[in-house]
Amino acid sequence: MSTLYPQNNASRMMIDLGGVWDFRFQGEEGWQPIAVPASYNDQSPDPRFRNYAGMTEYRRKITIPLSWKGMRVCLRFDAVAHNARVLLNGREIAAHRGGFLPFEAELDGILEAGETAELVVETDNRINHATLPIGTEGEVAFFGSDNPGISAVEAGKKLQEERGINRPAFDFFNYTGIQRPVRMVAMPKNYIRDITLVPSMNGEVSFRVETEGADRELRAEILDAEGNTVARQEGREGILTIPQPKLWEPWPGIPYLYTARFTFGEDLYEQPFGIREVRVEGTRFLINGKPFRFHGPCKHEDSALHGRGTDNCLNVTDINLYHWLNANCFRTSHYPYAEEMYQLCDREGIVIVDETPAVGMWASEQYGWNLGEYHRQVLLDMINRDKNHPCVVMWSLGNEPDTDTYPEKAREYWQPLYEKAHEADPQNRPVTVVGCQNRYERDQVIPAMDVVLINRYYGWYNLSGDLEAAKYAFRAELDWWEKQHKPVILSEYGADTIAGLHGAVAEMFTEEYQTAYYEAISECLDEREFVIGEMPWNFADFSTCQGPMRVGGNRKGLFTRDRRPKMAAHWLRERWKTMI
Ligand code: BDP
Repeated sequence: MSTLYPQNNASRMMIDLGGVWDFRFQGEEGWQPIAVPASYNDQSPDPRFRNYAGMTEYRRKITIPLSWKGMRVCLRFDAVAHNARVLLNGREIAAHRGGFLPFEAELDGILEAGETAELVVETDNRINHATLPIGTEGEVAFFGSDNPGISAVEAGKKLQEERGINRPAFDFFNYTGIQRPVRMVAMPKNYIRDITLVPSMNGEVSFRVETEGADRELRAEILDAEGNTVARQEGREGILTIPQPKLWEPWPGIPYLYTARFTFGEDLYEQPFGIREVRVEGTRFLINGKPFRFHGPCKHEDSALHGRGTDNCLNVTDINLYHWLNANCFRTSHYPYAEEMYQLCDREGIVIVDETPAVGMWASEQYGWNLGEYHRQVLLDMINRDKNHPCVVMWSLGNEPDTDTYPEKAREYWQPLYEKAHEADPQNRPVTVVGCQNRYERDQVIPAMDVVLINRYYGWYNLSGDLEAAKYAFRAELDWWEKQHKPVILSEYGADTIAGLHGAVAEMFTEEYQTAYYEAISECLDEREFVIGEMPWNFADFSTCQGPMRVGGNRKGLFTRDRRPKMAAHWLRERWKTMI
Protein backbone atom coordinates (compact mmCIF):
# COMPACT_ATOMS: atom_id res chain seq x y z
CA MET A 1 0.00 0.00 0.00
CA SER A 2 1.31 3.37 -1.00
CA THR A 3 -0.19 6.80 -0.64
CA LEU A 4 2.00 8.41 -3.28
CA TYR A 5 -0.13 10.34 -5.74
CA PRO A 6 -0.45 8.32 -8.98
CA GLN A 7 1.77 9.42 -11.76
CA ASN A 8 2.44 8.77 -15.44
CA ASN A 9 6.13 8.68 -16.22
CA ALA A 10 8.69 6.53 -17.99
CA SER A 11 8.03 3.67 -15.52
CA ARG A 12 4.43 4.14 -14.43
CA MET A 13 1.11 4.24 -16.19
CA MET A 14 -2.43 4.93 -15.20
CA ILE A 15 -5.93 4.83 -16.60
CA ASP A 16 -8.44 7.31 -15.27
CA LEU A 17 -11.66 5.47 -14.49
CA GLY A 18 -13.72 8.66 -14.40
CA GLY A 19 -16.86 8.67 -16.49
CA VAL A 20 -20.41 7.48 -16.23
CA TRP A 21 -20.80 4.41 -14.01
CA ASP A 22 -23.88 2.38 -13.02
CA PHE A 23 -25.42 3.31 -9.68
CA ARG A 24 -28.12 2.08 -7.33
CA PHE A 25 -29.23 2.36 -3.75
CA GLN A 26 -28.39 -0.97 -2.22
CA GLY A 27 -31.16 -3.53 -2.44
CA GLU A 28 -32.68 -2.06 -5.57
CA GLU A 29 -33.00 -3.91 -8.84
CA GLY A 30 -32.27 -1.47 -11.62
CA TRP A 31 -29.16 0.58 -12.27
CA GLN A 32 -29.00 4.22 -13.30
CA PRO A 33 -26.20 6.40 -14.63
CA ILE A 34 -23.95 8.37 -12.26
CA ALA A 35 -20.95 10.59 -12.94
CA VAL A 36 -17.63 9.78 -11.29
CA PRO A 37 -15.97 11.64 -9.69
CA ALA A 38 -18.73 13.72 -8.10
CA SER A 39 -21.05 13.52 -5.14
CA TYR A 40 -24.13 11.58 -6.17
CA ASN A 41 -26.47 13.81 -4.19
CA ASP A 42 -27.21 16.51 -6.75
CA GLN A 43 -27.26 14.32 -9.84
CA SER A 44 -30.99 13.58 -9.80
CA PRO A 45 -34.23 15.33 -8.78
CA ASP A 46 -35.20 12.12 -6.95
CA PRO A 47 -35.31 13.30 -3.28
CA ARG A 48 -33.55 10.14 -2.13
CA PHE A 49 -30.32 11.39 -3.65
CA ARG A 50 -30.25 14.16 -1.04
CA ASN A 51 -31.93 12.33 1.82
CA TYR A 52 -30.87 8.70 1.61
CA ALA A 53 -28.96 7.15 4.52
CA GLY A 54 -27.18 3.90 3.80
CA MET A 55 -25.24 1.95 1.25
CA THR A 56 -25.07 2.54 -2.47
CA GLU A 57 -23.39 0.58 -5.22
CA TYR A 58 -21.33 1.89 -8.09
CA ARG A 59 -20.49 -0.49 -10.92
CA ARG A 60 -18.37 -0.61 -14.06
CA LYS A 61 -16.11 -2.99 -15.94
CA ILE A 62 -12.36 -2.81 -15.84
CA THR A 63 -9.75 -4.46 -18.04
CA ILE A 64 -6.05 -4.63 -17.36
CA PRO A 65 -4.25 -3.89 -20.64
CA LEU A 66 -2.22 -6.81 -21.97
CA SER A 67 0.78 -4.52 -22.19
CA TRP A 68 0.75 -4.24 -18.37
CA LYS A 69 1.77 -7.89 -18.00
CA GLY A 70 4.35 -8.38 -15.27
CA MET A 71 3.63 -5.08 -13.55
CA ARG A 72 2.12 -4.36 -10.16
CA VAL A 73 -1.42 -3.17 -10.83
CA CYS A 74 -3.82 -1.64 -8.35
CA LEU A 75 -6.83 0.60 -8.13
CA ARG A 76 -6.27 3.94 -6.45
CA PHE A 77 -9.24 5.68 -4.88
CA ASP A 78 -8.43 9.28 -3.97
CA ALA A 79 -11.43 9.27 -1.60
CA VAL A 80 -14.81 7.58 -1.27
CA ALA A 81 -17.21 9.03 1.29
CA HIS A 82 -17.56 7.89 3.93
CA ASN A 83 -16.94 4.17 4.17
CA ALA A 84 -16.25 2.00 1.17
CA ARG A 85 -15.98 -1.62 0.14
CA VAL A 86 -14.47 -2.62 -3.19
CA LEU A 87 -15.53 -5.85 -4.88
CA LEU A 88 -14.15 -7.47 -7.99
CA ASN A 89 -16.37 -10.11 -9.58
CA GLY A 90 -18.23 -10.23 -6.27
CA ARG A 91 -15.16 -10.72 -4.07
CA GLU A 92 -14.07 -8.07 -1.58
CA ILE A 93 -10.62 -6.73 -2.45
CA ALA A 94 -10.48 -3.64 -0.23
CA ALA A 95 -12.40 -1.74 2.41
CA HIS A 96 -11.76 1.73 3.77
CA ARG A 97 -13.07 3.79 6.62
CA GLY A 98 -13.29 7.57 6.18
CA GLY A 99 -14.22 9.68 3.22
CA PHE A 100 -11.38 12.13 2.63
CA LEU A 101 -8.17 10.18 2.24
CA PRO A 102 -6.85 7.78 -0.41
CA PHE A 103 -6.62 4.00 -0.43
CA GLU A 104 -5.61 1.29 -2.84
CA ALA A 105 -7.02 -2.06 -3.90
CA GLU A 106 -4.33 -4.48 -5.06
CA LEU A 107 -5.13 -6.33 -8.30
CA ASP A 108 -2.01 -8.51 -8.26
CA GLY A 109 -2.99 -12.15 -8.20
CA ILE A 110 -6.65 -11.17 -8.56
CA LEU A 111 -6.93 -10.04 -12.15
CA GLU A 112 -4.49 -10.87 -14.94
CA ALA A 113 -3.38 -8.59 -17.74
CA GLY A 114 -5.87 -8.92 -20.58
CA GLU A 115 -8.75 -9.93 -18.28
CA THR A 116 -11.96 -8.02 -17.70
CA ALA A 117 -13.89 -7.96 -14.44
CA GLU A 118 -16.88 -6.29 -12.84
CA LEU A 119 -15.88 -3.66 -10.32
CA VAL A 120 -18.39 -2.70 -7.64
CA VAL A 121 -17.77 0.02 -5.07
CA GLU A 122 -20.13 0.14 -2.13
CA THR A 123 -20.35 3.46 -0.37
CA ASP A 124 -21.89 4.23 2.99
CA ASN A 125 -22.89 7.78 3.92
CA ARG A 126 -24.09 7.09 7.45
CA ILE A 127 -22.51 9.31 10.05
CA ASN A 128 -22.58 8.71 13.76
CA HIS A 129 -20.39 8.85 16.84
CA ALA A 130 -17.88 6.48 15.31
CA THR A 131 -17.33 8.40 12.09
CA LEU A 132 -15.38 11.55 11.26
CA PRO A 133 -17.16 13.82 10.57
CA ILE A 134 -19.69 13.10 13.27
CA GLY A 135 -23.39 12.50 12.80
CA THR A 136 -25.94 12.53 15.52
CA GLU A 137 -27.87 9.35 14.68
CA GLY A 138 -31.09 11.25 14.96
CA GLU A 139 -30.58 12.20 18.59
CA VAL A 140 -30.17 15.91 18.19
CA ALA A 141 -31.52 18.35 15.67
CA PHE A 142 -28.60 20.56 14.70
CA PHE A 143 -30.47 23.62 13.51
CA GLY A 144 -33.91 24.47 14.72
CA SER A 145 -35.56 23.83 18.01
CA ASP A 146 -35.95 20.41 19.53
CA ASN A 147 -38.95 21.56 21.59
CA PRO A 148 -38.30 18.84 24.16
CA GLY A 149 -41.36 17.73 26.08
CA ILE A 150 -43.93 18.78 23.50
CA SER A 151 -45.63 15.50 22.81
CA ALA A 152 -46.60 16.17 19.20
CA VAL A 153 -43.02 17.21 18.31
CA GLU A 154 -41.69 14.19 20.16
CA ALA A 155 -44.02 11.97 18.12
CA GLY A 156 -42.72 13.53 14.91
CA LYS A 157 -39.13 12.96 16.00
CA LYS A 158 -39.93 9.34 16.76
CA LEU A 159 -41.27 8.89 13.26
CA GLN A 160 -38.06 10.41 11.89
CA GLU A 161 -36.00 8.02 13.96
CA GLU A 162 -37.97 5.03 12.74
CA ARG A 163 -37.42 6.10 9.15
CA GLY A 164 -33.73 6.40 9.95
CA ILE A 165 -32.28 9.88 9.89
CA ASN A 166 -28.72 10.74 9.13
CA ARG A 167 -28.28 14.19 10.50
CA PRO A 168 -24.85 15.78 10.38
CA ALA A 169 -23.46 17.31 13.55
CA PHE A 170 -21.81 19.86 11.28
CA ASP A 171 -22.89 22.71 9.07
CA PHE A 172 -22.21 21.48 5.55
CA PHE A 173 -24.15 19.11 3.36
CA ASN A 174 -23.20 15.48 3.88
CA TYR A 175 -22.06 14.98 0.31
CA THR A 176 -21.02 11.43 -0.46
CA GLY A 177 -20.13 8.86 -3.09
CA ILE A 178 -17.05 8.46 -5.25
CA GLN A 179 -16.16 12.12 -5.00
CA ARG A 180 -12.55 12.01 -6.11
CA PRO A 181 -10.75 10.34 -9.03
CA VAL A 182 -10.38 6.57 -9.32
CA ARG A 183 -7.49 5.25 -11.35
CA MET A 184 -6.05 1.93 -12.36
CA VAL A 185 -2.31 2.27 -11.99
CA ALA A 186 0.65 0.15 -13.04
CA MET A 187 4.21 0.23 -11.85
CA PRO A 188 7.14 -2.18 -11.73
CA LYS A 189 6.79 -5.06 -9.24
CA ASN A 190 9.65 -3.67 -7.21
CA TYR A 191 8.43 -0.17 -6.56
CA ILE A 192 8.77 3.00 -4.53
CA ARG A 193 6.13 3.07 -1.82
CA ASP A 194 6.82 6.26 0.08
CA ILE A 195 9.03 9.33 -0.05
CA THR A 196 9.82 11.72 2.76
CA LEU A 197 11.57 15.01 2.14
CA VAL A 198 12.76 17.56 4.66
CA PRO A 199 14.24 20.57 2.89
CA SER A 200 16.18 23.25 4.75
CA MET A 201 16.84 26.81 3.74
CA ASN A 202 20.56 26.12 3.43
CA GLY A 203 19.78 23.86 0.47
CA GLU A 204 20.10 20.54 2.28
CA VAL A 205 17.25 18.18 1.51
CA SER A 206 17.15 15.14 3.69
CA PHE A 207 15.31 12.26 2.05
CA ARG A 208 14.08 8.78 2.84
CA VAL A 209 12.57 6.36 0.37
CA GLU A 210 10.59 3.24 1.19
CA THR A 211 10.23 0.48 -1.32
CA GLU A 212 8.39 -2.80 -1.86
CA GLY A 213 9.70 -6.00 -3.39
CA ALA A 214 13.25 -7.01 -4.14
CA ASP A 215 16.13 -4.74 -3.33
CA ARG A 216 17.36 -2.57 -6.17
CA GLU A 217 19.77 0.26 -6.53
CA LEU A 218 18.27 3.58 -5.52
CA ARG A 219 19.33 6.85 -7.05
CA ALA A 220 18.15 10.28 -6.00
CA GLU A 221 18.40 13.40 -8.02
CA ILE A 222 17.05 16.93 -7.72
CA LEU A 223 15.95 18.90 -10.74
CA ASP A 224 15.38 22.63 -10.71
CA ALA A 225 12.34 24.21 -12.34
CA GLU A 226 14.09 24.22 -15.72
CA GLY A 227 14.83 20.51 -15.48
CA ASN A 228 18.58 20.80 -14.74
CA THR A 229 20.05 18.33 -12.28
CA VAL A 230 21.30 20.28 -9.29
CA ALA A 231 22.06 17.45 -6.83
CA ARG A 232 22.60 13.69 -6.99
CA GLN A 233 23.03 10.91 -4.46
CA GLU A 234 22.85 7.12 -4.14
CA GLY A 235 20.99 5.23 -1.41
CA ARG A 236 17.60 5.13 0.24
CA GLU A 237 18.26 7.92 2.61
CA GLY A 238 20.65 10.76 2.92
CA ILE A 239 21.06 14.41 2.24
CA LEU A 240 21.00 16.07 -1.15
CA THR A 241 22.55 19.50 -1.25
CA ILE A 242 21.31 22.16 -3.65
CA PRO A 243 23.81 24.92 -4.35
CA GLN A 244 22.30 28.44 -4.17
CA PRO A 245 18.86 27.16 -3.27
CA LYS A 246 15.79 29.11 -4.31
CA LEU A 247 13.11 29.26 -1.65
CA TRP A 248 9.42 28.49 -1.87
CA GLU A 249 7.87 31.80 -0.88
CA PRO A 250 4.16 32.31 -0.31
CA TRP A 251 2.29 34.48 -2.77
CA PRO A 252 3.04 37.24 -3.84
CA GLY A 253 6.59 35.85 -3.59
CA ILE A 254 7.81 33.15 -5.96
CA PRO A 255 6.81 29.66 -4.84
CA TYR A 256 9.81 27.99 -6.44
CA LEU A 257 9.42 24.24 -6.92
CA TYR A 258 12.09 21.60 -7.39
CA THR A 259 11.53 17.97 -8.31
CA ALA A 260 13.13 15.09 -6.47
CA ARG A 261 13.49 12.21 -8.91
CA PHE A 262 14.04 8.74 -7.49
CA THR A 263 14.92 5.71 -9.55
CA PHE A 264 14.66 2.31 -7.93
CA GLY A 265 15.60 -0.45 -10.37
CA GLU A 266 12.99 -0.08 -13.08
CA ASP A 267 10.73 2.22 -11.08
CA LEU A 268 10.74 5.98 -11.14
CA TYR A 269 8.89 8.58 -9.10
CA GLU A 270 9.12 12.35 -9.34
CA GLN A 271 8.17 14.25 -6.22
CA PRO A 272 7.77 18.02 -6.47
CA PHE A 273 8.80 19.98 -3.38
CA GLY A 274 9.73 23.45 -2.24
CA ILE A 275 12.31 24.74 0.17
CA ARG A 276 10.64 26.53 3.01
CA GLU A 277 10.86 26.42 6.78
CA VAL A 278 8.06 27.20 9.21
CA ARG A 279 8.43 28.00 12.86
CA VAL A 280 6.57 29.68 15.67
CA GLU A 281 8.64 32.16 17.62
CA GLY A 282 6.98 34.03 20.46
CA THR A 283 3.80 35.44 19.00
CA ARG A 284 5.05 35.27 15.44
CA PHE A 285 4.65 32.68 12.70
CA LEU A 286 7.75 32.55 10.55
CA ILE A 287 7.94 31.25 7.01
CA ASN A 288 11.56 31.17 5.87
CA GLY A 289 12.45 33.25 8.87
CA LYS A 290 10.06 36.07 7.97
CA PRO A 291 6.87 36.89 9.89
CA PHE A 292 3.84 35.65 8.00
CA ARG A 293 0.37 37.09 8.45
CA PHE A 294 -2.44 34.79 7.35
CA HIS A 295 -5.27 36.42 5.47
CA GLY A 296 -7.69 34.42 3.38
CA PRO A 297 -11.14 32.92 3.74
CA CYS A 298 -11.74 29.34 4.83
CA LYS A 299 -13.16 27.11 2.13
CA HIS A 300 -15.28 24.10 1.48
CA GLU A 301 -15.12 21.65 -1.37
CA ASP A 302 -18.53 22.61 -2.65
CA SER A 303 -20.15 23.59 -5.91
CA ALA A 304 -23.37 23.23 -7.83
CA LEU A 305 -24.02 19.82 -9.42
CA HIS A 306 -20.63 18.34 -8.47
CA GLY A 307 -21.21 18.72 -4.73
CA ARG A 308 -17.85 17.88 -3.22
CA GLY A 309 -16.64 16.20 -6.41
CA THR A 310 -13.11 17.04 -7.54
CA ASP A 311 -13.31 19.70 -10.20
CA ASN A 312 -10.03 21.15 -11.43
CA CYS A 313 -11.76 23.98 -13.25
CA LEU A 314 -13.39 25.02 -9.98
CA ASN A 315 -10.10 24.72 -8.09
CA VAL A 316 -8.20 26.87 -10.58
CA THR A 317 -11.00 29.44 -10.59
CA ASP A 318 -11.02 29.54 -6.79
CA ILE A 319 -7.26 29.98 -6.52
CA ASN A 320 -7.38 32.76 -9.11
CA LEU A 321 -10.09 34.39 -7.02
CA TYR A 322 -7.75 34.10 -4.01
CA HIS A 323 -5.18 36.03 -6.03
CA TRP A 324 -7.86 38.56 -6.98
CA LEU A 325 -8.73 38.92 -3.29
CA ASN A 326 -5.06 39.43 -2.39
CA ALA A 327 -5.53 36.43 -0.09
CA ASN A 328 -2.58 34.25 0.83
CA CYS A 329 -4.06 31.24 2.62
CA PHE A 330 -6.98 29.03 3.57
CA ARG A 331 -7.85 26.32 6.02
CA THR A 332 -9.15 23.07 4.56
CA SER A 333 -12.26 23.35 6.69
CA HIS A 334 -13.36 20.75 7.68
CA TYR A 335 -11.54 17.78 6.09
CA PRO A 336 -8.48 17.08 3.94
CA TYR A 337 -9.14 18.27 0.38
CA ALA A 338 -8.39 16.56 -2.91
CA GLU A 339 -4.67 16.26 -3.60
CA GLU A 340 -4.98 18.32 -6.79
CA MET A 341 -5.76 21.36 -4.65
CA TYR A 342 -2.53 21.07 -2.65
CA GLN A 343 -0.55 20.66 -5.88
CA LEU A 344 -2.15 23.83 -7.18
CA CYS A 345 -1.40 25.72 -3.97
CA ASP A 346 2.23 24.51 -4.05
CA ARG A 347 2.45 26.00 -7.49
CA GLU A 348 0.55 29.22 -6.72
CA GLY A 349 2.04 29.96 -3.32
CA ILE A 350 -1.21 29.76 -1.36
CA VAL A 351 -0.61 28.60 2.21
CA ILE A 352 -2.77 25.85 3.72
CA VAL A 353 -3.77 24.91 7.25
CA ASP A 354 -4.59 21.23 6.76
CA GLU A 355 -7.50 19.95 8.85
CA THR A 356 -8.69 16.45 9.75
CA PRO A 357 -12.41 15.62 9.35
CA ALA A 358 -12.86 15.80 13.14
CA VAL A 359 -15.81 18.16 13.04
CA GLY A 360 -19.10 17.94 14.90
CA MET A 361 -17.39 17.21 18.21
CA TRP A 362 -19.33 19.87 20.05
CA ALA A 363 -21.22 17.49 22.34
CA SER A 364 -19.70 17.36 25.80
CA GLU A 365 -20.25 13.57 25.88
CA GLN A 366 -17.87 13.06 22.97
CA TYR A 367 -15.01 12.06 25.22
CA GLY A 368 -16.88 8.89 26.07
CA TRP A 369 -17.24 7.85 22.45
CA ASN A 370 -13.92 6.05 22.02
CA LEU A 371 -13.01 7.98 18.92
CA GLY A 372 -9.38 8.58 19.83
CA GLU A 373 -7.82 5.60 18.08
CA TYR A 374 -9.58 6.22 14.80
CA HIS A 375 -8.98 9.97 15.00
CA ARG A 376 -5.28 9.28 15.46
CA GLN A 377 -5.22 7.03 12.40
CA VAL A 378 -6.93 9.65 10.24
CA LEU A 379 -4.49 12.29 11.47
CA LEU A 380 -1.49 10.09 10.66
CA ASP A 381 -2.88 9.25 7.23
CA MET A 382 -3.44 12.92 6.49
CA ILE A 383 0.08 13.85 7.58
CA ASN A 384 1.52 11.03 5.55
CA ARG A 385 -0.41 12.03 2.46
CA ASP A 386 0.42 15.74 2.69
CA LYS A 387 3.81 15.83 4.41
CA ASN A 388 5.82 16.85 1.32
CA HIS A 389 3.67 19.82 0.29
CA PRO A 390 5.37 23.16 0.89
CA CYS A 391 1.95 24.86 0.90
CA VAL A 392 0.96 23.01 4.08
CA VAL A 393 2.31 25.03 7.00
CA MET A 394 0.20 23.84 9.92
CA TRP A 395 -1.94 20.85 10.97
CA SER A 396 -5.36 21.30 12.46
CA LEU A 397 -6.46 18.35 14.59
CA GLY A 398 -10.12 19.29 14.19
CA ASN A 399 -12.77 21.96 14.34
CA GLU A 400 -14.73 23.30 17.30
CA PRO A 401 -14.73 20.45 19.77
CA ASP A 402 -16.24 21.11 23.17
CA THR A 403 -13.18 21.86 25.26
CA ASP A 404 -14.62 23.80 28.16
CA THR A 405 -17.35 21.61 29.70
CA TYR A 406 -14.88 19.01 30.97
CA PRO A 407 -11.54 20.76 30.49
CA GLU A 408 -9.43 17.87 31.87
CA LYS A 409 -11.13 15.23 29.77
CA ALA A 410 -10.73 17.43 26.73
CA ARG A 411 -7.03 17.86 27.46
CA GLU A 412 -6.60 14.11 27.88
CA TYR A 413 -8.14 13.61 24.47
CA TRP A 414 -6.40 16.35 22.47
CA GLN A 415 -2.93 16.46 24.02
CA PRO A 416 -1.87 13.00 22.74
CA LEU A 417 -3.13 13.89 19.26
CA TYR A 418 -1.12 17.10 19.38
CA GLU A 419 1.99 15.15 20.36
CA LYS A 420 1.33 12.48 17.75
CA ALA A 421 1.11 15.10 15.00
CA HIS A 422 4.47 16.55 15.99
CA GLU A 423 6.03 13.13 16.18
CA ALA A 424 4.63 12.00 12.82
CA ASP A 425 5.46 15.06 10.77
CA PRO A 426 9.02 14.87 9.46
CA GLN A 427 8.93 18.64 8.94
CA ASN A 428 7.56 19.21 12.43
CA ARG A 429 5.04 21.87 11.43
CA PRO A 430 3.07 23.76 14.09
CA VAL A 431 -0.09 22.03 15.31
CA THR A 432 -3.42 23.45 16.34
CA VAL A 433 -7.06 22.60 16.92
CA VAL A 434 -9.67 25.19 16.06
CA GLY A 435 -11.60 26.54 19.02
CA CYS A 436 -15.28 27.26 19.29
CA GLN A 437 -16.81 30.31 20.97
CA ASN A 438 -16.52 29.13 24.56
CA ARG A 439 -15.49 29.91 28.11
CA TYR A 440 -11.90 30.31 27.03
CA GLU A 441 -10.62 31.00 30.56
CA ARG A 442 -11.42 27.38 31.52
CA ASP A 443 -10.05 25.85 28.35
CA GLN A 444 -6.89 23.74 28.66
CA VAL A 445 -6.73 22.68 25.02
CA ILE A 446 -6.94 25.66 22.70
CA PRO A 447 -4.47 27.90 24.61
CA ALA A 448 -2.00 25.00 24.69
CA MET A 449 -1.63 24.78 20.92
CA ASP A 450 1.35 26.15 18.98
CA VAL A 451 -0.93 28.72 17.37
CA VAL A 452 -4.33 29.61 18.80
CA LEU A 453 -7.07 29.39 16.20
CA ILE A 454 -10.42 30.72 17.36
CA ASN A 455 -13.77 30.92 15.57
CA ARG A 456 -15.84 33.87 16.75
CA TYR A 457 -19.19 35.25 15.67
CA TYR A 458 -19.56 38.41 17.78
CA GLY A 459 -22.17 40.46 15.97
CA TRP A 460 -23.71 37.44 14.28
CA TYR A 461 -24.67 34.47 16.48
CA ASN A 462 -24.30 36.58 19.59
CA LEU A 463 -24.88 40.34 19.95
CA SER A 464 -26.63 39.91 16.63
CA GLY A 465 -26.86 43.04 14.56
CA ASP A 466 -25.07 45.20 17.15
CA LEU A 467 -21.56 45.83 15.90
CA GLU A 468 -20.68 48.26 18.67
CA ALA A 469 -21.44 45.63 21.30
CA ALA A 470 -19.64 43.04 19.16
CA LYS A 471 -16.45 45.11 19.10
CA TYR A 472 -16.69 45.74 22.82
CA ALA A 473 -17.04 42.03 23.57
CA PHE A 474 -14.38 40.92 21.12
CA ARG A 475 -11.91 43.45 22.56
CA ALA A 476 -12.62 42.10 26.03
CA GLU A 477 -11.74 38.62 24.82
CA LEU A 478 -8.63 39.80 22.98
CA ASP A 479 -7.45 41.45 26.21
CA TRP A 480 -7.44 37.98 27.74
CA TRP A 481 -5.59 36.37 24.82
CA GLU A 482 -3.00 39.13 24.92
CA LYS A 483 -1.94 37.82 28.32
CA GLN A 484 -1.43 34.27 27.00
CA HIS A 485 1.53 35.37 24.84
CA LYS A 486 0.56 33.15 21.94
CA PRO A 487 0.06 33.89 18.27
CA VAL A 488 -3.68 34.03 17.56
CA ILE A 489 -5.56 33.60 14.30
CA LEU A 490 -9.21 34.47 13.98
CA SER A 491 -9.95 31.30 12.06
CA GLU A 492 -13.65 31.96 11.36
CA TYR A 493 -15.84 35.02 11.54
CA GLY A 494 -18.63 36.03 9.25
CA ALA A 495 -22.19 37.01 8.53
CA ASP A 496 -24.82 35.32 6.38
CA THR A 497 -25.53 37.57 3.43
CA ILE A 498 -28.06 37.22 0.66
CA ALA A 499 -26.35 38.50 -2.48
CA GLY A 500 -28.37 41.39 -3.86
CA LEU A 501 -30.10 42.20 -0.57
CA HIS A 502 -29.29 45.80 0.27
CA GLY A 503 -30.21 48.32 2.91
CA ALA A 504 -29.38 51.96 3.52
CA VAL A 505 -29.13 50.82 7.11
CA ALA A 506 -26.67 47.95 7.49
CA GLU A 507 -28.98 45.23 8.82
CA MET A 508 -28.26 41.54 9.12
CA PHE A 509 -28.30 39.56 5.85
CA THR A 510 -27.66 42.65 3.70
CA GLU A 511 -24.43 43.10 1.79
CA GLU A 512 -23.93 46.34 3.73
CA TYR A 513 -24.03 44.46 7.04
CA GLN A 514 -21.49 41.88 5.92
CA THR A 515 -19.14 44.69 4.91
CA ALA A 516 -19.73 46.65 8.12
CA TYR A 517 -19.16 43.45 10.09
CA TYR A 518 -15.75 42.90 8.49
CA GLU A 519 -14.87 46.55 9.01
CA ALA A 520 -15.77 46.32 12.70
CA ILE A 521 -13.94 43.08 13.40
CA SER A 522 -10.89 44.18 11.40
CA GLU A 523 -10.68 47.30 13.56
CA CYS A 524 -10.24 45.08 16.63
CA LEU A 525 -7.73 42.80 14.91
CA ASP A 526 -5.55 45.66 13.77
CA GLU A 527 -5.01 46.82 17.33
CA ARG A 528 -3.22 43.58 18.33
CA GLU A 529 0.22 42.50 17.28
CA PHE A 530 -0.24 38.96 18.52
CA VAL A 531 -3.08 38.47 16.05
CA ILE A 532 -1.26 36.92 13.14
CA GLY A 533 -4.15 36.08 10.90
CA GLU A 534 -7.73 36.45 9.78
CA MET A 535 -9.74 33.83 7.96
CA PRO A 536 -13.25 34.96 7.13
CA TRP A 537 -16.01 32.40 6.99
CA ASN A 538 -16.47 31.52 4.16
CA PHE A 539 -14.97 31.93 0.72
CA ALA A 540 -18.26 31.08 -1.02
CA ASP A 541 -21.85 30.22 -0.12
CA PHE A 542 -22.20 26.47 0.31
CA SER A 543 -24.77 23.75 0.68
CA THR A 544 -25.90 22.57 4.12
CA CYS A 545 -28.65 20.37 5.43
CA GLN A 546 -32.02 22.07 5.79
CA GLY A 547 -32.85 24.18 8.81
CA PRO A 548 -34.56 27.40 9.79
CA MET A 549 -31.24 29.26 9.90
CA ARG A 550 -30.16 28.31 6.38
CA VAL A 551 -31.59 29.88 3.25
CA GLY A 552 -30.59 27.48 0.51
CA GLY A 553 -27.43 26.73 2.44
CA ASN A 554 -24.91 28.78 4.39
CA ARG A 555 -24.73 32.30 2.97
CA LYS A 556 -21.61 33.54 4.70
CA GLY A 557 -19.69 33.44 1.44
CA LEU A 558 -17.68 36.43 0.28
CA PHE A 559 -18.73 35.01 -3.08
CA THR A 560 -21.99 33.42 -4.10
CA ARG A 561 -21.91 29.71 -4.78
CA ASP A 562 -21.29 30.48 -8.46
CA ARG A 563 -18.33 32.64 -7.45
CA ARG A 564 -19.69 36.18 -7.90
CA PRO A 565 -18.25 38.61 -5.35
CA LYS A 566 -20.48 40.25 -2.77
CA MET A 567 -19.64 43.78 -1.57
CA ALA A 568 -17.55 42.46 1.33
CA ALA A 569 -15.25 40.64 -1.10
CA HIS A 570 -14.40 43.97 -2.69
CA TRP A 571 -13.85 45.50 0.73
CA LEU A 572 -11.52 42.70 1.89
CA ARG A 573 -9.70 42.81 -1.42
CA GLU A 574 -8.80 46.44 -0.74
CA ARG A 575 -7.88 45.71 2.87
CA TRP A 576 -5.64 42.78 1.95
CA LYS A 577 -3.94 44.76 -0.80
CA THR A 578 -2.27 46.71 1.97
CA MET A 579 -1.05 43.50 3.64
CA ILE A 580 0.96 41.95 0.83
C1 BDP B 1 -18.80 27.50 12.77
C2 BDP B 1 -18.44 26.19 12.09
C3 BDP B 1 -18.71 26.21 10.59
C4 BDP B 1 -20.08 26.80 10.34
C5 BDP B 1 -20.12 28.20 10.88
C6 BDP B 1 -21.47 28.88 10.63
O1 BDP B 1 -17.10 25.87 12.32
O2 BDP B 1 -18.59 24.92 10.05
O3 BDP B 1 -20.46 26.75 8.99
O4 BDP B 1 -19.94 28.13 12.26
O5 BDP B 1 -22.36 28.69 11.45
O6 BDP B 1 -19.11 27.29 14.08
O7 BDP B 1 -21.62 29.54 9.62
